[in-house]
Amino acid sequence: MIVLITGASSGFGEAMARRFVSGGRRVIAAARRTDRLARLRGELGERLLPVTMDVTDPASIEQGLARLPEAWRPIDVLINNAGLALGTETAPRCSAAEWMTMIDTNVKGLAAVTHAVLPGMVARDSGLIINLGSIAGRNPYPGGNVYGATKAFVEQFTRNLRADLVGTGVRATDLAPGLVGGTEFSNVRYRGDDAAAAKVYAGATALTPEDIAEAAWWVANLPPRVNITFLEIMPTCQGYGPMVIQRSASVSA
Ligand code: NDP
Ligand code: 8X3
Repeated sequence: MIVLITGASSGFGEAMARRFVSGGRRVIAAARRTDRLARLRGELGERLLPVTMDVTDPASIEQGLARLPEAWRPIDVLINNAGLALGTETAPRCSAAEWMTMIDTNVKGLAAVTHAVLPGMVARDSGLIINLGSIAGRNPYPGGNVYGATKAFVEQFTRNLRADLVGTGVRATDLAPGLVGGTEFSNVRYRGDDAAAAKVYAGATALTPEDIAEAAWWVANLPPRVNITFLEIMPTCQGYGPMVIQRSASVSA
């Protein structure tokens, strides 16, 4: 089994690379930070193939895939994991550039890599695409604006892939985690502010990247007749909040 993981230089992607290689699979590890991929190759050996790829750059995707050695071309599992959130400001205070970066990465990047890999899967009548969604795709929260919307795209895109791929052996899954620590996600979201990033997990027993990797491993190793369409995973300490109603000051509580 050959597995292409985008965003394999950190967090979930790195943990998934470890999980799939330790399970005997071959992993194409794609990301922008080549030094980190080289380190992972040093750790995991020749079953891991590092590929420099910026999913926001169509030429980079094309080159990364075109340069794959012949034996690594029939990709069985694509894990569209590369993604990011930038900022927690409410919409009127957000940076337009950061909004566009999230859309370019989480929406356009995910769609572009899928578009490049899917025809081979369909031709082989076999394959699996695991897209990293989020609970933010279904559950609005202040400051989630464009990030949550990109993950809503991921969910509906995955469902629409299912609609288009019925009759082929190609499967599609939206893996939608809640609070997961031990990755760079919050540090990126808070633009390098370590203290603000740490607060997100303070006093909480968050999920780990290994939990998410285990879920991906499970999805990828089910019998070919089984398609997990949507898999939401939250830590036990996390739940849903109520709707809010802004009442006028004249109404007493
Ligand atoms: P990390 O920040 O640890 O990892 C993100 C990965 O994406 C990095 O390897 C980074 O690599 C890669 N990446 C970012 N931009 C690009 C790009 N333009 N091209 C290629 N690779 C890119 O975050 P997580 O592991 O936590 O997150 C992984 C995914 O899971 C994301 O899609 C995120 O939205 C989602 N998620 C995370 C949750 C969490 O709580 N952590 C919860 C729910 C979903 P590099 O910089 O080297 O390119
Ligand atoms: C990350 C989870 O709740 O921070 O996708 O948006 S959340």
